[in-house]
Amino acid sequence: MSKPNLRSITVNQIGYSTEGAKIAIVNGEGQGFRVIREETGEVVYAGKSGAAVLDKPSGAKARAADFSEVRTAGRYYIEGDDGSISASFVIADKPYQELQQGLLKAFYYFRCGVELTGEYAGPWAHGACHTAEGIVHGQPEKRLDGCGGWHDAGDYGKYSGPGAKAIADLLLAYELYPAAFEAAVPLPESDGRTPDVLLECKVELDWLFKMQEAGTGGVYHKLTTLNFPGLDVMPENDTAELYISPVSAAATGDFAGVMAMAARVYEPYDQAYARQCLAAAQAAWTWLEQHPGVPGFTNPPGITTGEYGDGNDQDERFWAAAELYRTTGMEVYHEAVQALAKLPFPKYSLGWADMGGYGTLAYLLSGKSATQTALYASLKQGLLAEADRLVQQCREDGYRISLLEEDYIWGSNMLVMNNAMLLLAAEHFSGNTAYAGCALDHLHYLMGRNVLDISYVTGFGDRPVMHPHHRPSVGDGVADPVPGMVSGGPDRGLHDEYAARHLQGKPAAQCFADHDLSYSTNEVTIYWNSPAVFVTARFNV
Ligand code: G3I
Ligand code: 9MR
Ligand code: ZN
Repeated sequence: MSKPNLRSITVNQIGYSTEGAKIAIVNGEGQGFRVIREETGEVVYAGKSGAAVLDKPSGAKARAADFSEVRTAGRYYIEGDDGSISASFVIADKPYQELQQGLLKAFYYFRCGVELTGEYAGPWAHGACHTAEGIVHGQPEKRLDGCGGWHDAGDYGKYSGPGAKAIADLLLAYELYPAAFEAAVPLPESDGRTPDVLLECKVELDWLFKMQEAGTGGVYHKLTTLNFPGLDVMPENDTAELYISPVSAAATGDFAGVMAMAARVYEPYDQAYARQCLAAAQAAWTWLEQHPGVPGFTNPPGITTGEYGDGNDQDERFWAAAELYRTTGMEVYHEAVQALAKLPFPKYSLGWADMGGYGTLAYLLSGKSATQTALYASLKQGLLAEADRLVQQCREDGYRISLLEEDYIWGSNMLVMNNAMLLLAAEHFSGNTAYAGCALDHLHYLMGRNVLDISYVTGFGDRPVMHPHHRPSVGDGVADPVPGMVSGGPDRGLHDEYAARHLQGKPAAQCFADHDLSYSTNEVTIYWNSPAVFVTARFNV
């Protein structure tokens, strides 16, 4: 007999809601399982796992262990006949509240240019970093203030487009699920009036303003050192010269989109700020109109930090036009939306390079009466068709998520959360809550119901990621990583040396290493956290 896989019973390590479905996934032979109340040792439910799905992405024989009947709040684990013990989890009315707060708090930890004090950062406090001015690339005499914002990831670069995606997810979460943002995180700026999510996004928006080129409205692509610093360098010790890379159309489109969105969302709290956002968005739009066909960004000579190259800026322009239209109602933007919508870029993607989905959401959220009938109908129908395709893929997947084998790419966990977001958007526009159930399955995967039995969020769950490729977590001497960060997740491309050496031949969903050298599987970024905030917010209203 083969050795039992002692991590074969996997669960959402945070837990399940009292009334909802509760399914663990067992990898292996059919077997009996018992749900055990941790406090008392009492067996509260006994069952047998179901038929196997031979799951190509994970290589698992995946079987559902359904214990939805257990509805008493408490802490539990599951024991299998083969001796396997699941992670510990709770059953509670609102199990994901702390998780959402933690995912949002991570943005505070990503802050640049300010000291993170012990009061808010606990053991992860550190000094102010990257406060020097940046040299405008190609103009050695010209230096600009680029202080503030969020670090992008495990490195300390600050990239305009990815920053805009992160803010967009957070602001959309707030617009759709405001009740989920009533509790304070808290943050140093918490004032009991403005929702903390808006205060945190303001940190990045304030930095983005600095990335807009004076006079032209174009937006610099990024602000980074020439090369990545060493892995154990704390932010305040990363003192190499900072460089501002050239303006790009993708960054300018993203900027226009997110600023137009901010103009709308901040209006009730700070009208002067909202006006400033709108003016900046309109200036960026003017730049876009004056630069119709420009090549995509590539790293200038001498700069080797993240490129975030994007050969197609139609989707960013579409998003910009749609947000400007939704915020102002002005016909010029409506015409631009209609013209851009005819172009063949993806309309339902929410990635840092493919921002078309945000344009679609902005247009649909403008409402039926404010939009052109045929375009509204086709975007809505397309969104629902895309959601239906994802639902179908979940049905065929052993771990009940929508990723196909080829979707386990660098940052696959972004795709997991983006797809869940899309399903929730489909719920919003159709009223069909079945989409939300499917979205929740994606959260279960992220939080441990996956073939590796790992929670991909640092500091959350019984068996979380411990060694992310995140410079402060490597360099700070604290055993636990900075909490609340979403790891990139499995990447079958084995894009770093560590992964190439240790993960050869593994099934796609197992191409992950909880090792700080594996930047292609175990880095963290702001725009992998942000869709997870959106998804958890839906389940906290
Ligand atoms: O889209 C294609 C897909 O069609 C194809 O099947 C698949 C096969 O590998 O590749 C997909 O492209 C991948 C792309 O990410 C998708 O977004 C590329 O292979 C992959 O190399 C690329 O990785 C990006 C990585 O930088 C390298 O450029 C990640 O998305 C991106 O998140 C990451 O970003 C880095 C920054 O550069 C620097 N800061 C940290 C950050 C996170 O690691
Ligand atoms: O640490 C870098 C990480 O943030 C990036 O996502 C990644 C890809 O651009 O690159 C990492 O830096 C590595 C570099 O590319 C190659 N040498 C090792 C570096 C890791 O310390
Ligand atoms: Zn910094």
